[in-house]
Amino acid sequence: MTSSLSTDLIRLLSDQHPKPSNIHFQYGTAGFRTLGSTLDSVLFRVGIIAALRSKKLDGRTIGVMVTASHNPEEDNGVKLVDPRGEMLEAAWEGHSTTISNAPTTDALIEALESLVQTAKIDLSKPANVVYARDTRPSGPALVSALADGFKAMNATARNAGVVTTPILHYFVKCINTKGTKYSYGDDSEEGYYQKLTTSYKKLVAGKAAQPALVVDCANGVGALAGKQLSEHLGDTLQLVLENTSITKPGALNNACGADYVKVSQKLPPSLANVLKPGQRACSLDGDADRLIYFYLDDRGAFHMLDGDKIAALVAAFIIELVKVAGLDDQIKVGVVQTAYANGASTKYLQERLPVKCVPTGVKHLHHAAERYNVGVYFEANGHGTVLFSQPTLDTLAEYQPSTPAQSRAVEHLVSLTELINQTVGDALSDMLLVEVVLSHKSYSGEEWNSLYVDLPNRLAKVSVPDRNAFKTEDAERRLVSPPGLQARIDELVNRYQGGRSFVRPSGTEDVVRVYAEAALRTQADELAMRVAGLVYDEAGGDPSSRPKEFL
Ligand code: NG1
Ligand code: ZN
Repeated sequence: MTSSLSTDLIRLLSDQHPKPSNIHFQYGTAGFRTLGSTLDSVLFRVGIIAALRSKKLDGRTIGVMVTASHNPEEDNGVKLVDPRGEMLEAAWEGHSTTISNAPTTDALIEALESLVQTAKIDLSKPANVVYARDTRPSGPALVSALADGFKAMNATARNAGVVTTPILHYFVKCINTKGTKYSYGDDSEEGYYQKLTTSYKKLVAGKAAQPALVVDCANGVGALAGKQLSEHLGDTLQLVLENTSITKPGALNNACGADYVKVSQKLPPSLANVLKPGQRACSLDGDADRLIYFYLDDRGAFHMLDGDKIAALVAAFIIELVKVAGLDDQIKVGVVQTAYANGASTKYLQERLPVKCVPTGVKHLHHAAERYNVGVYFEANGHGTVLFSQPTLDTLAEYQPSTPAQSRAVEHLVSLTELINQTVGDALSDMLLVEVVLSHKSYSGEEWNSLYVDLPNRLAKVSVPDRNAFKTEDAERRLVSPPGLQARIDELVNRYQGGRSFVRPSGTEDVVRVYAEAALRTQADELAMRVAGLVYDEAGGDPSSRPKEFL
C-alpha cells in the first residue's frame, strides 16, 4: 500500500473519462442523477471517491448503486452507501459534488489531493467496495467507468451484478457486520431471500393463505428479484408478477411502477385486464425501493394505498404486538413523515402516537426514526421502513414472557426485525410486511383503506431557470425565498376548504415541486394549478410552457 495517490494511473484513466464542459453535477438526496449519457466522468470519479471513503473508514466496505430509481429509462444515477448500509454522510455529499465538477484531469487530481488533506485520509489503508446496478441500458457502460475509478485507486471491488437498491444496502451491512455479534445476515442474494422468507413464513404460520397478490415490477430489476422471492415463498404467498419486460426498450417505469401510480393516482393500463375486483395489487419502482398498493372495488373504481397508509397499518400492528407482549412501558413506537404525507394520515397517526415531520430525503427520515425505540418512517411515495434500535433488539432478546400470548407476541416482534430491511426502504420486504399485517388482521384492501380517508391531493412540477432560488423552512412547509411568494401562496390556500399547499425545489430533478390538498378533488387540482402558476410567474419562465394542466 502506498501513502500517496497514484497520480500517473489516475491521470491515464481520467483522460479516458473527460468531464463534459457544459454540465454542473450535484450529489443530491439520491446521489447523482441525470441523463445516463452524461454520467461517464461522474461514475469514474465516484469509483475514486468510494475508495477514499473506504480508506477514511479504515477499509470498511462502501456500497455503490447505479440506478435512477423511478425516473425515465434514459436517466441514470449513482449513490454511495455507508458501512452500516445507510446513506452517505452529508459532508461527503459536498466532497462528491466538488470532485465531480473538477473541469480537467489536473483539476481532479488537485481536488483529490485537497480532499485527502482536509478529510485526513490515510492512503495506506485498504479500500473495499461492493457495487451493483439496475436494469437500465446505460448501466453496463457506467459500471465499467466506475470500475476504472476503483482501478485508479487499486481498490478491492466486488461486483454484485444486477440487484435492487435495498439488496445492495443489505450486502453492505452484512459484509461490515460479518463475524461480529451484530451480524446482519449472509452477504448473498440467497441469504437475503432466505432471511426475508424464513421470517415471513414464521409470521404467517397457522394463518389462512392470502389470495394471490399482483405485483407490478415496473419492467425493472424488481422483476428479477420478485421471481426469486416468489420461488422462495413457495405456497405461502402466491405472487402474480406483471410488467417484467426488463429488456424491452423504453418499458422501464413507463405507464407503470410506484411513481406512475402515486402521481397519476391511476391503475397502470397494463393491469386493466389482470386485476379482479377486490384483488390486492402493488407496484414497485425501477429499483424496488418504493411500494404502493391498490385495488379496484366492485364498481371498478381505483383505490390507492400509499406510503402513509402503509405507515398507519404497520405502526398500529407493531403497537398492538408490543402491548400484547407486555412491553409497552419499555418500547415506544413513533412515526416519521414528510410534508408530502396526506393531512388525513397525519391526523390519524397523531391521535395515536408521536409523529415527526422532517424534510424530504431518506437520510432525514432515517435519522429521525433512529431516535425512537421503534421508528416507522414512510414517504407518501412508498419509500420507507421500520427501524428497531439496538437497545430494543436487546430488550426483545432478553425478555422473559409470562404467558403464551406474550411469548407469541415477542416471537412475532423478533421475526419482524428480521423481515424488515433495517438499512433502507425495501419494496419487497415492505410488501411481505404488509401481507403479514393483512393476514393477521384478516383485512381486505378495502378494510385497510378505511383506516382513514385520504384528502384529495395533487403533486405537480414546474420547470424553472434556477430551482436553487427556492429556499424553505419548517421541514419544507414554507418558502423563505423568493421573498413574498409564501404570503401569496397562503392567500390562495385560505380560499380553499381544508386547503394546504407547499413548494420546494426537487433534490433529484431540475424542477420545483408543488403539492396541494383540499377537501374536494376539483379544489385540490385547482389549488395545485394556481400555486404552480404563481411559481412559474415568479421564476420568470417561458410563457408558452406555463402550467395549464397536469400529467
Ligand atoms: P425530490 O425530487 O427531492 O422531490 C424525490 C421524492 C423524495 C425521495 C427522492 C429520492 C417526492 C415528492 N419526492 O425527491 O421523497 O424519494 O426522490 O428518490 O416523492
Ligand atoms: Zn427507487
